[in-house]
Amino acid sequence: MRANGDKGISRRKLLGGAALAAPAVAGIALARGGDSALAEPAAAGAHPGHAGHGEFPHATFAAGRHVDHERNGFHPTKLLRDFDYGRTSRLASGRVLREWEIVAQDREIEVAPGVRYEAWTYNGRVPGPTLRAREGELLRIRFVNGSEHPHTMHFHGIHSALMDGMPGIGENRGGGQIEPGEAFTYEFDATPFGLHLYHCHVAPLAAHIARGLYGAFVIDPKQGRPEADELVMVMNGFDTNFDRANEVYAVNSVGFHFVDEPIAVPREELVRIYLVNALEYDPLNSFHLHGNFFDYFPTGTSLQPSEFTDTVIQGQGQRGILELRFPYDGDYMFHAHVSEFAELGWSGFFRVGDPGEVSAATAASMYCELPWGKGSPA
Ligand SMILES: [Cu+2]
Repeated sequence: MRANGDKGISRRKLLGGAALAAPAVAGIALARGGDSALAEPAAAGAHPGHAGHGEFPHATFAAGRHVDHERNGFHPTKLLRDFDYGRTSRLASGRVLREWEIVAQDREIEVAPGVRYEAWTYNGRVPGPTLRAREGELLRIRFVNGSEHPHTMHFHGIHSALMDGMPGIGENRGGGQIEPGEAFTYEFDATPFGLHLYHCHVAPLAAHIARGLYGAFVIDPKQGRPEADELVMVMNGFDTNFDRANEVYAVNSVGFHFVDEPIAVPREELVRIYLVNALEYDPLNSFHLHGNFFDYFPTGTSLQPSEFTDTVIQGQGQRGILELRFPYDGDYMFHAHVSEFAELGWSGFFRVGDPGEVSAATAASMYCELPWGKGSPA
């Protein structure tokens, strides 16, 4: 999906080992794929521990090595079902007031085994917390900038200009750009219902977002949605050498995490996925599911699906809700149908089994029979 072919080539060379001096990418090794650029020097002996992956027909990160989630301070699997409802109280009118405190923090995170990235975060995690409210409530978000850089919180939704998190707007009232050490409280109505996002809006915008300052923002309809196993999947990427092209692609920040640790979902029960595209530097991203179809609700703003499909395309900042049931047990792959992204981390599996019993831990036995073993995408 690259407009500039040269950039893509330079990235492949980099991954192939041409620029391994850059410490940020030193942990990546690609196995040999059909693409000759990918096949190029398989790390050229710089990573003896990664040699021998050439027999696998697909690119992957080094097998057997894992990201230190504890050090990251967040776990991609836990982020799936981690909704932050804030704290609520009643206004004199009886209306619900929902409040959060969000702190911007600079933090190094590991986005693939051995690949560290100097992220900027909301509350220490990438993506930031999934803020969840109900249509019609009054929302108040106290934003504290504990980073060394100026930031804001720009929410998608319907609100006044002062609450828009835009540098230059409302500066004389404490809003606009929030400098290090400053704080500001955003306040607006929860409307419209749907799946939205929030992100920093300080220039250079792509850089501030790409560093990790984004999160999902769910506004439930007043009447709610049918009960389901709900998952938040934020598609993102990391430009580890700051050349305005991503080296690692992921869902919830860690490349190939859900290959390593499939998402356990109950057979036949309703699964609802809140899918957000927070990717920078690539104009389009996509989500494709194997062995199944889903109802798609663009932006989640209608209760009627617009499409029954197995693939959706999202531009930057686009998002939508997927609803589906898995009729059969087993492992079902999901990945970007932009194959390049899939091979750079944006791949995973759903593991379907008995409700209440299926878990990623039980499935190794199902999956290790695959010829390439655990840790590689199909
Ligand atoms: Cu920022």
